[in-house]
Amino acid sequence: MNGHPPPLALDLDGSLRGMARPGLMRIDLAGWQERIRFGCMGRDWRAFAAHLDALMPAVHGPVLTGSGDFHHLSALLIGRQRQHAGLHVLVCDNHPDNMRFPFGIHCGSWVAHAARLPHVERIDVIGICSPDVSVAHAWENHLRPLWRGRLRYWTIGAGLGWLRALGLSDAARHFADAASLVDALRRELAGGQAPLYLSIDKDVLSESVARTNWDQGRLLLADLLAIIEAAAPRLIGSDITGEVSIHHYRTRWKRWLSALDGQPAIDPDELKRWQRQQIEVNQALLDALGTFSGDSIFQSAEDAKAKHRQYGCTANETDKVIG
Ligand SMILES: [Mn+2]
Repeated sequence: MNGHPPPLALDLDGSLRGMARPGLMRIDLAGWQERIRFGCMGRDWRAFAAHLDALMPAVHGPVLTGSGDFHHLSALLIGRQRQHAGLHVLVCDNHPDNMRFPFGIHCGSWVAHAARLPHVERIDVIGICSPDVSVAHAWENHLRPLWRGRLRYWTIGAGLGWLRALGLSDAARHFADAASLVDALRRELAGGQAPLYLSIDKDVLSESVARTNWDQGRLLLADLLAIIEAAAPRLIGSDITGEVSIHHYRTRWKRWLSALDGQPAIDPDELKRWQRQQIEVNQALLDALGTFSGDSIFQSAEDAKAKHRQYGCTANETDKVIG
């Protein structure tokens, strides 16, 4: 592991079970999938947060969270970085993940929650191509973090005239293609000082790189690797989401919620192939992320496992270490 903390898989949906990597730690959270997937009420969220807090190792590398239906876990992971005041969060995502959700928190609203954390100074969402930021959906976006200068959208292809009309021109940067976006981001990161947290939703990638069951963006793997390289000197933590998995909700309210979102069904024959492709992308991202130094470094994978036990994992949960 070259002295870098090993990655940690939060396994809610089984999508990462085919992934092997030396030192990879895994916490089995399958029992929470029904309650947490896609979105949940505040009560379930708080219970899950407390459960996860007790199991998380104090030190770990990049966190893999499974399907993009769990991107709201990033709000918890960023919440755990309290010691980094003035934290700047980079989210690579095809969607703003800053939409209104009246019931609690969900994978499309978590950015608004993260923007309220006192130690988070700014969030930049990079690579948005989704119509979520079009004028038809403008009213669904949380405007407060945009107003407060806490949140900025970096879009490709879509003009955001409605933001200008609201006097929010500074809240978005618009680019004709992925290459010019990445160039601008690299220049901006080179001039910054703040600690950085990077959250990657692989739906930001073109379908030619890896398939998700969402609408996807236009970045190539090389673009993400260039962003990681530019962020690396200041990176204090990261997570990766956007795997594909199938879950049939047991409760009517979750079936109703996910139907509202209109996600297309995944062909079970394609699922395995898509998951393998996703895991290859994960390996490339982890290789790149592995070159950054977190603020606490393990000497070895064995050391990591010992720490993992020490920080409250049950034997059952620690023993499920892949790789
Ligand atoms: Mn997302």
